[in-house]
Amino acid sequence: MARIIRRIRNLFYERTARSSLQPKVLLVGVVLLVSVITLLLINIAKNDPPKRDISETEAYAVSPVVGGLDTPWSIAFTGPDRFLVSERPGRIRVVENGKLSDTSLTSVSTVEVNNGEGGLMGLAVDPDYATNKLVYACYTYNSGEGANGVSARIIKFTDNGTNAGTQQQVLKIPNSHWHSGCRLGFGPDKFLYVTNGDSSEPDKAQVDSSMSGKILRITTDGAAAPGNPVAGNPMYSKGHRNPQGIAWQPGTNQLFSAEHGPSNTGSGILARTGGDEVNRIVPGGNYGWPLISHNETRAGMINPVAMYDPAIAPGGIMFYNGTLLPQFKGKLLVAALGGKALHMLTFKTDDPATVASRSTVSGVSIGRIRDVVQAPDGSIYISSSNKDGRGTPTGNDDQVYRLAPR
Ligand SMILES: [Ca+2]
Repeated sequence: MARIIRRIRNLFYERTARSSLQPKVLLVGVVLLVSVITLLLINIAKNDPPKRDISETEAYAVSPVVGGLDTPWSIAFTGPDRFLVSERPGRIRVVENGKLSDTSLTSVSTVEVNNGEGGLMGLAVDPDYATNKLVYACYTYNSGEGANGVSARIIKFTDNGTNAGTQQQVLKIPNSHWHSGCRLGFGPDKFLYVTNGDSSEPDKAQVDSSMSGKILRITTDGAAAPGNPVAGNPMYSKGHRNPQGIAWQPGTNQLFSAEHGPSNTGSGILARTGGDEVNRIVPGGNYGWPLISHNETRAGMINPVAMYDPAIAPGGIMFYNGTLLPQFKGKLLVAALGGKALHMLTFKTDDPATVASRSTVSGVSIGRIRDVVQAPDGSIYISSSNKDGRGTPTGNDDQVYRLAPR
């Protein structure tokens, strides 16, 4: 290209030098030069990659935000640059402008952690947090009550910035050392949704009067939310083994959940492994446990939209609804503990109830992943869970990471 320009330039100078400025030749030369420069610019534009091609894996990076945590379970943003993170041993920590505060916002002391899967788990920020500063948490503790002597308690308190107001009980649920659910989330209807596992009593997942094996829908005072499938009953859906992820699909406002499948803890259906589920939750829906598992069918019971076998051990889930990472728009991200990966479901554009494809988000290698949330700026935050007794912690574990464009 440079050679052509040089030729034209030389031609032009030769001509103008030789003759006493012939207007026709001059005009042809200028037209040619302009054409060549235009072609050159078009060519450069074609070959030059876009400034931020974030459809490419290489265009986003996963970077640690804070470390030195013990089994962070739930991440909840309270503002653009501040989030709370629950540590399973019982502390709620504050991270502001990327810095972890030494002092906990608050803690729960009666938490059960040593003998199972329990402890401080779910966190949720009130939809009206801006004005009421209310935060909700869910944890299990040794209550000495019920079949297992363990209860789950949902509390609420005001977030005063560096400390919390008095903890008030919202709801107490008979529970267990295992399969405690305890994920909290506010729906688009502003009611509080609570996942509760079968609490080691699988049959109760089919009993409407028991809170075990259910997704509950309650008011912030712990009452059954108005409009529930059975009036006065907190039950929203039933037949769950241990759901620990809930999220609402943008556009449809449809609730989805993820739950752990059986892991060889007994005979019959309990002896099976795999069969982790992502479910589309409809009010009053029966999701089968412990009568069916995996992709088995039964009249009146709803099959998962995605089933994982072998198991991935799903933790938190989220639908991406930001603009910062458009390649994730509308997709469901699933934090996986056993799978040590961030799984992804893409739904059909003409049928958002149906999964079109599944994959994993490449470049995410942090060990066991417990939670995944969208930050106010559209980046994605994930937490490792390598200190939960089932992982292999490295130097600064556990950590919260941020997935954002490079
Ligand atoms: Ca099921």
